[in-house]
Amino acid sequence: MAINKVLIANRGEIALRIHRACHEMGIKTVAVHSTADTDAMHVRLADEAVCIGPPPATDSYLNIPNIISAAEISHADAIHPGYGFLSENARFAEIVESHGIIWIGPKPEHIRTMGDKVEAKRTAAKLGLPLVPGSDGPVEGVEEARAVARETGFPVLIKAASGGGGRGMKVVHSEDQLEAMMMQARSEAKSAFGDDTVYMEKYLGNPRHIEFQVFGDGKGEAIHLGERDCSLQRRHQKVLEEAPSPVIRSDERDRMGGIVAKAMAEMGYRGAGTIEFLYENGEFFFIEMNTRLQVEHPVTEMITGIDLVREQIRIAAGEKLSCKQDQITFRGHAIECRINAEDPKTFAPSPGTVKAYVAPGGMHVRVDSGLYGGYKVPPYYDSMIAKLIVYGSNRERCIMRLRRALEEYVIEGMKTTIPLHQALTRDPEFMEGDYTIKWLEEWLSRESG
Ligand code: MV4
Repeated sequence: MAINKVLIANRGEIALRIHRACHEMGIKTVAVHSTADTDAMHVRLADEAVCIGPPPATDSYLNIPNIISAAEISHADAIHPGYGFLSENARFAEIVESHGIIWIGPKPEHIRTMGDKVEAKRTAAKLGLPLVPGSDGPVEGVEEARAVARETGFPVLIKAASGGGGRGMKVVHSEDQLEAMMMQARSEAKSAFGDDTVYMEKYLGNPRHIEFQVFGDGKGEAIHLGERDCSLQRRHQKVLEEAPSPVIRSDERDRMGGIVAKAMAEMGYRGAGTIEFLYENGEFFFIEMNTRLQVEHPVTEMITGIDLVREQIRIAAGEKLSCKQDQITFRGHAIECRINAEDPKTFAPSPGTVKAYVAPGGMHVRVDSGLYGGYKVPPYYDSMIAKLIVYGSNRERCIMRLRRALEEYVIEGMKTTIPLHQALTRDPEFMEGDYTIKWLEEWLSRESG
């Protein structure tokens, strides 16, 4: 099952990231792109490029027949979906495999299971992961909702089974709101996801978002690569991520990592995955699993020295995991800043042409970005234009280096969130690592007020 040519079914920095891993492995690449991305860096660097449609993603990056056609005409052996777009589309994974093309991703059945948040929790519970207290499966009627709420106590959270990433959640503080909120959650879920299935959880007031990186070989071997702390979010968009978490001790990491790796081994999981937990008062509670490579994967790469995209490709080619759990060590600290083409105060999108570009460099500084001088950032897609990832031997040194790198970074021609990161990385509470999922939005309203 040798892989000689990979079609990259994505755009932006992740397409470039995948291209780089492929070329380092002697694998040729095929870029597929919309008419808005003809001048993208990864399209220029790829061995071949195929235009798959007009700018709207539904007509290009989500257009399954066009992507499969591009794979066939270019004789690609494999497809890497990156993140977003078709990366967690089980049907697409099946179509890829039914065309005799290698899917660089998890087994379609596992993508499907984890895409249904109720099924995901059921599976996680069976595998011994700790869950947030709540309904055992979907909640049908109001009577059932009342019964669950009496068990867990208020406040409770109503979540959409097809949701995830925070969309369609409702916090309910008392029994008299329960019926109205159930109806509202259901109708919002129906219109957003075409599925009105909802479930309930005890609402955790002030947790951290801690996620574990896992890898399986699909044949019963699995490892974990430690956790990332992704608590710094704004409107469910991550802003800055770090590894290790400032609050997880190594014995907690080893214990929880052992549990997640064992769970993935048991299910025969294949490829990269992320197990998301809420962490409060020293306890982990499973909420969701992502069956893709994540935006923030580089912080894990920095502290483990393992190339996660290379690992994905090896596993897809039927090879073994490149190392055993006892060969994995966690060294130092890494932080990633997501740099968006946005106003740093209002977060209004600010696409434009790059008038000047100077990326930071030096020891332990990594920039994942397709930007270059003269490049025109198209307005049709996500506003993330770069990731700055910095390593230090400990968190304090990492932050000092990050500040230095942010000072060096020049992007002219559009507003970016670099000034936000400059202020954030000088905040005393951030420096203490003293934050939860609520902290950033409160900090932002303090900063602007
Ligand atoms: C929760 C929660 C509190 N209690 N579940 C939001 C995204 C989705 N992945 C799960 N989310 C949450 N689930 C219970 N039982 C609070 C959130 C949440 C959140 C989680 C992680 C990072 C940022 C967040 C911001 C708001 C709410």
